[in-house]
Amino acid sequence: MNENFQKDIDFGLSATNKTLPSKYFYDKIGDALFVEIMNMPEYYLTSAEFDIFKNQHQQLIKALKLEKNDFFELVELGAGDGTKTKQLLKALDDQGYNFKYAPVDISENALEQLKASINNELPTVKIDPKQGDYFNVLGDFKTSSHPIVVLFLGSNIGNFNDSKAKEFIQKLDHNLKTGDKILLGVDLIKPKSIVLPAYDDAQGITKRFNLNLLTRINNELDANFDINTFEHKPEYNEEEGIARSFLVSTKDQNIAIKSLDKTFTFKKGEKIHMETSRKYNDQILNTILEGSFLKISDRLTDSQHLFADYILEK
Ligand code: AVI
Repeated sequence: MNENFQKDIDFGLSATNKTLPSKYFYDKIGDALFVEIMNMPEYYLTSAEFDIFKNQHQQLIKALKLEKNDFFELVELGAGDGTKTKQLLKALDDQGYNFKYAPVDISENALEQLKASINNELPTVKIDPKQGDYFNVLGDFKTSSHPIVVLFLGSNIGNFNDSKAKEFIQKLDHNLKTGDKILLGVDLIKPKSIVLPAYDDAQGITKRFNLNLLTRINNELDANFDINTFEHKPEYNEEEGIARSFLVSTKDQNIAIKSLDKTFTFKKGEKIHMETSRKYNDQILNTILEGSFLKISDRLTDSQHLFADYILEK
């Protein structure tokens, strides 16, 4: 059993305002549910960023100031199935750019699948997958003599609170050299009428995605959550630009977690904070970049201005 998982769950449920880390959503079932989320009509983020990669890859290449003859490396943090990135890889390959694609992921299995699909669809693209923790892997690039472009797409940075996002940017900054770039995909601040349904879909997939973490705690830590006694309640604060998901206990109840040898008390209406999904604009991103050597050098948005891919330059 994962010791960190046990510790993090204990810490989160012992807090006055109960919280669980959303990074634990992604077990096998969570991964499959997230694929379903990305295909939901309400979840505009994936199609909006795909629109940028499909229709503006030439602008992306220009904004990244890539030189045809100078070898560079595209390092993608948490590559997923690479659907968006393949659009860029194909354009670079077709135009004869000299580069290597290095997807980084904690899951060996995800990397193997990605490698097989790139080899199949884009056989002339050089791919060098790296399994491991983002920053352990990035440390290897610090001493490289060629330029690096780091891709961090899908608004994944939005799942960090602002201080964690700052910490993440500082670490990235430390691992890059002058002239290296980051292609950062973020969801933009927009009205509640668009954001909230993305986290509260009609089919209840996002609800299952959240409840799956309680099931995971039941299975892995020998707990007795009754998932039928928790409601899924996302909120969106339009001024802050932050969506937050909660599970709310529908009754007074005690939950025993045997592997912790503890019982946690829930009052009727008590919430567990499950996830933060921060939305961005230039000003917020600049606050996150403060104290680093990274600067916004360009920004591309989809045709409906829902999502942005920022180019940050060191
Ligand atoms: C992965 N991440 C950017 C998603 C988001 O939009 O915050 C995770 C997600 N949670 C619910 N729906 C999607």
